[in-house]
Amino acid sequence: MSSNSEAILTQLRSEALRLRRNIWRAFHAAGSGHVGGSSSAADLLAALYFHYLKQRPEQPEWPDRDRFVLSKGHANGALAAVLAQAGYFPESLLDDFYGYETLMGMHPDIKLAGVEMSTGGLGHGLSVGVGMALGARMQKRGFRTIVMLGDGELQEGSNWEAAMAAAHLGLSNLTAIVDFNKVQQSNHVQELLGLEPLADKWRAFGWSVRELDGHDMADIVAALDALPYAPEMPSLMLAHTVKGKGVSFAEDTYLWHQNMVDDETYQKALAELGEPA
Ligand SMILES: Cc1ncc(C[n+]2csc(CCOP(=O)(O)OP(=O)(O)O)c2C)c(N)n1
Repeated sequence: MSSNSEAILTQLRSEALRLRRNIWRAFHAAGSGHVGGSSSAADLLAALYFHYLKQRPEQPEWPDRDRFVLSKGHANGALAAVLAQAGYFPESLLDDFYGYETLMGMHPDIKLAGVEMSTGGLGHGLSVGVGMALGARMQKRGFRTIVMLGDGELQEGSNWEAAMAAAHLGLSNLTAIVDFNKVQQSNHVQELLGLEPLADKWRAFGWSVRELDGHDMADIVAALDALPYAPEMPSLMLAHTVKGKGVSFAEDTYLWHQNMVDDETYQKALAELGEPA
């Protein structure tokens, strides 16, 4: 890897750390939030917004922008924070997260700059992503569509209808990312309703699949740069992650799927995360 690539990775890791700190900041301001699924997605989101997606924060409706849909909408703390870092609106708005005026609630609101779809009811983002990707093809536009899904979310059957449609249509301009943190709202996914063998299921549905470590920035960047993985097929990034990543007491437990964040907890979390370089 060249020194230039190493510098890019260092920058992306720094954005990811800033993002984790901003996620906790937003949920501390709100008093509570979906820490687990926001933190597991932080490295992926940093790589998307600071390396991969072609967007113009100063022109959110730019017709050729790449589309990103956070289908696991409860992780809105992470989406709002990364949009702020990317320049869609001031980071200081995170200090009024869940506030009436900010358009930043528990789930993404399409009225907020940078948000492509109001989500929150699980299982809808991939279907809309199929429509966006098909629309790009019909309009002969080159934008790409990325949809992020939770693993627990995959228990919604609508995802598999959308997966079939995307493969049938040969949508190579569509990528789904599964934030595969193995934990859902009230238990480990495999205990409640198992998904394995998950990669094989997506392959059987006609997707081209790559597995990666969703916290290894080099692995994430390589997986993004290699898209699409096959001609005339949608791509699936199966990103192995840890729920609550970055703060020991929040990691790998459904207790931190959603929880209260008081002053003391917030300070403990920031101390564990450390300061960006
Ligand atoms: C249709 C629907 N059913 C139930 C919920 C409540 N709910 C919110 S998050 C969640 C668990 C999601 O688990 P997962 O997709 O693994 O999310 P992550 O671990 O990435 O946070 C549930 C059941 C919902 N938002 N939508």
